[in-house]
Amino acid sequence: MSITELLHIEYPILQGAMAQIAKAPLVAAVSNAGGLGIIASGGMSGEELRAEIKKTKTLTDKPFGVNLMLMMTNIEELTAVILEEGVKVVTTGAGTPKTYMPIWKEAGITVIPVVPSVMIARKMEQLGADAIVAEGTEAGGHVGETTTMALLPQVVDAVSIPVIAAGGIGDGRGIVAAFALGAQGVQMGTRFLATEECPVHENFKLACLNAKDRDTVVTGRRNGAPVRSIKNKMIKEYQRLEEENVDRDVLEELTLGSLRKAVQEGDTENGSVMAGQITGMITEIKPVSELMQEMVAQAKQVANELTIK
Ligand code: TUI
Repeated sequence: MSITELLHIEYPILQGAMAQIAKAPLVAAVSNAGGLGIIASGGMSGEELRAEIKKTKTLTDKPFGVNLMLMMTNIEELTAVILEEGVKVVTTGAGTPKTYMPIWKEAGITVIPVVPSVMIARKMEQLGADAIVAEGTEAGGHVGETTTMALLPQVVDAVSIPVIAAGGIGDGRGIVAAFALGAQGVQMGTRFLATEECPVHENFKLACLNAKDRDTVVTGRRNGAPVRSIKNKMIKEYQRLEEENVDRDVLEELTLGSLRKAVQEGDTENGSVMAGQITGMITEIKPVSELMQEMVAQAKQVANELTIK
């Protein structure tokens, strides 16, 4: 079954779940444009998630999903809300959904874990995942080590469920490249961040517009939670402290509430501006529907014109 059939959507394009950002306005806009919008539940309480699901339902009658960041401590509560609200698609990140898989499958939910390696992809297939997102280190936020270019074909060869590519995809050319490597769909976060409908502080969008190809960096590899974000004052301080081998608590204190600072207050110097490497190719903030139409048209054209001489 194709990704579009599995998810009942028009185009095989998923919107990556960005904590505190991927809320009803963006999610509904992506679903209305023919892709799959996904609510990021990371950082939400159960009741906040319920409100966001209800709001999304008022803005679209198309399918949408919810992402669960498995490092969250209130997963039980969030899972209950997903079941009560009849959510049809769940993506997971930053851990294993093993405990919840039987309940979700029982409820007929389509489960799509996001994975950074072949080993974890295999594990998710064995647990009963319907598809997987293979996410390369080009992505924003919490990332693995391997690039999309190298990871994708290896994951495609290792599993028999459909594979969706993520990390480093920012336009129609990236979509064709992912399909050439065996993906059946793509997930894009950063590109959807710089859209009119995206409910993130304007300064965050401007930081993405201004960033060049080498302006993102991964920090936190040493303490086991590597995160890619746009270099700024806070990140430089973090790198300095990391080099000094300071205690974990010191680093945690620096990053405490940093995502909120950037996303809600627009403090892009002291906040955490999580974004992927494709941020360097974003030159314009546009409506989601226009972006979607352009990307699909470009992908079709690029695919048609491919010749290897
Ligand atoms: O989850 C993400 N990206 C994220 S989550 C996030 S929120 C956050 N905020 C502050 C600090 C850290 C995170 C921001 N970005 N992507 C999906 C992803 N999942 N990448 C890597 C993984 C992953 C890692 C280990 C998935 C599974 C896994 O292990 C599973 C196992 O079985 O051991």
